Amino acid sequence: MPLKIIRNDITKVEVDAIVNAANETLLGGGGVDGAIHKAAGPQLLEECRTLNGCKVGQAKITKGYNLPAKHVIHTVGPVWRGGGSGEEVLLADAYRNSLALAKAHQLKSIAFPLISSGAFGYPKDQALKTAMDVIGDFLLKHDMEVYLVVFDKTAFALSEKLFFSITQYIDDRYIEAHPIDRTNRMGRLEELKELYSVEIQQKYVAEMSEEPTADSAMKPKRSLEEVIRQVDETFSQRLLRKIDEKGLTDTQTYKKANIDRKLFSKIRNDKHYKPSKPTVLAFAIALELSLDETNDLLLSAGFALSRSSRLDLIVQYFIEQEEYNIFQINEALFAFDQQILGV
Ligand code: AR6
Repeated sequence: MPLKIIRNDITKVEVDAIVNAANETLLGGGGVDGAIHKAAGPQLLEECRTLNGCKVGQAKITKGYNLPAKHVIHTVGPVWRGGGSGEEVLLADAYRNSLALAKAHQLKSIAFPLISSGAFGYPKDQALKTAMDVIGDFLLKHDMEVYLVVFDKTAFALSEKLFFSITQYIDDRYIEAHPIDRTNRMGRLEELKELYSVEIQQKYVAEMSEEPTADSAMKPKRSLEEVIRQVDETFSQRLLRKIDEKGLTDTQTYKKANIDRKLFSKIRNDKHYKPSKPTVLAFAIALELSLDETNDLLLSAGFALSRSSRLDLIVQYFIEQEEYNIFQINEALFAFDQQILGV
């Protein structure tokens, strides 16, 4: 089952378990902890009193009481002390132990807040990266529906370097399809101001004044053999052939694509299956295809990479970087308000 990033109040999410970013007493607090106790009602605190607290990085489970979620998994993230006190390991433990506890109780779905990223002061981009890494790893081995709940727009921050780099990439290529429109670019800068530091904005302005280079055109280079094969092959056939060629199993492929097993078997069993473009892109990432191969796979489903689509450009950016971690790509797509791949 795939990972979904959603923007919501976690107390409203209907899943087998929501995770509470608690403290070692497990007796309630502010932030997400306070919201969960308020929505669950006083019985939750009664049950928590019987648990004798919880160590940092560990997890304990209770019922959900008045929550739409059946259970609450209480975990304690580390307090941020500058990064040199084992924070990352402890934060990873908090996610890993929560997932293991959910698995041990045969839960099928779980929703996490961004643990430690509020009162405990963990930098949001790093907290998010650890969350995505641990959940991504877990999902390669286990089946579970995992939600990462981001409370509000500012709760979400991609690393500044990556954000800037992708923004620049989109801008360079966008210009090919549209006349240079500096007003539009300044509009984007306004959007950035809300989220990003002054230094990043300054770098953005400096880069904007440089003229775009001409090397950004996408020219697929396919061999004649490939082109001929393309004519006869449906998307499903092509996908299955590529999976074999890459030496992957079906399971490895749909997990790396963040694609549901049921959807995958539909595609496998229907040679004329018509996928959506993000589904094709998800498989391109799972198969670690080059840009040319991605274009070929898209073509077999009647699509092409477009320079006027931010989603396409972001995926293209990662392919060019040979960075094929779907969870990382989805993190970037989410930050740019784009539909995420797979699911
Ligand atoms: N739904 C989803 N996310 C939320 C919600 C919500 N209703 N409310 C806040 N967040 P925090 P921590 C986000 O401070 O940093 C408590 O007092 C919030 O924007 O709740 O692990 C405990 O008792 C932030 O990104 O947890 C502990 O003492 C994230 O949830 C301490 O705070 C976590 O913020 C734990 O601090």
